[in-house]
Amino acid sequence: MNEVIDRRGFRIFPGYFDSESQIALVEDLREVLRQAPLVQPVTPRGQKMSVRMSAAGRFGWISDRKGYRYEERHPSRVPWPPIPDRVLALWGDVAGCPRDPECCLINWYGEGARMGLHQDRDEADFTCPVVSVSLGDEGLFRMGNVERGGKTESIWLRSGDVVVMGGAARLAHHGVDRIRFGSSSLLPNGGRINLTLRVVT
Ligand SMILES: O=C(O)CCC(=O)C(=O)O
Ligand SMILES: [Mn+2]
Repeated sequence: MNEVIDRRGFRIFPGYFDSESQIALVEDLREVLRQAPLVQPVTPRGQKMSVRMSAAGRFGWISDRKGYRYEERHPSRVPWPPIPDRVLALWGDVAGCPRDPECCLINWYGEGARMGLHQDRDEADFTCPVVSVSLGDEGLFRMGNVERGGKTESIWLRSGDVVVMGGAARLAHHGVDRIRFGSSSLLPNGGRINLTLRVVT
C-alpha cells in the first residue's frame, strides 16, 4: 500500500479503498444512517455547523447548545449502531494501536460545507491515533501544527483515501476548507463523507 508521510507526521494512504470497497462501505453506512440519521449540529454558541453528523460505535460526538462531548446515544436516544467490520479492519491494518476504536464519527459535507481548523482533543488517550476515511467528492484537507498558527499545507483528499493522525500529528490542527461538489459519482446526490475512527476513553 502506497503511503505518504507529511513532515508533521500525518500518514496518507492514497486510494486505500478501491471503488468496489468504497461502494461496499457506502452500503454499510446507509444501514448505520438508517438507524442513526444525520443531524446538523449547532455550536455551543448556537451557530449551525455546515456538516451533518452521525456516528457508529459506543460513542458519538455531539455538539449542541449545552456544549460538545461524546454521548452514548444519538439525539433520538437510540444507541449508536455498531462500527461496520470493514471499518474495523481498516483500523487493525493502519492504526498500530492495541485498543479498538470506540467511535466512528460520520461527517457529511454537502455543497459549500467546510470544517474549520481544529484539534481532536475530546478523547482521553492521545497515544491512539485518529484514522480518517474520505468517500465521495474531493475535499481540500488542511494540515497545521500542534500549536496554533504557523505554516499549513493542503492536499486534496479523494474518495478511498485514508489519513492517520497519530504520534506527533495526533494533536495537530486540521480542517477541510472546501469540497469539489460533484467531483465524484460514488454518492448519487453528491457530497463528501468523512469517517473518523477514535478511541474515546
Ligand atoms: O473531513 C475530514 O477530512 C476531517 C474531519 C475531522 O477533522 C473531524 O471530524 O474531526
Ligand atoms: Mn478533526
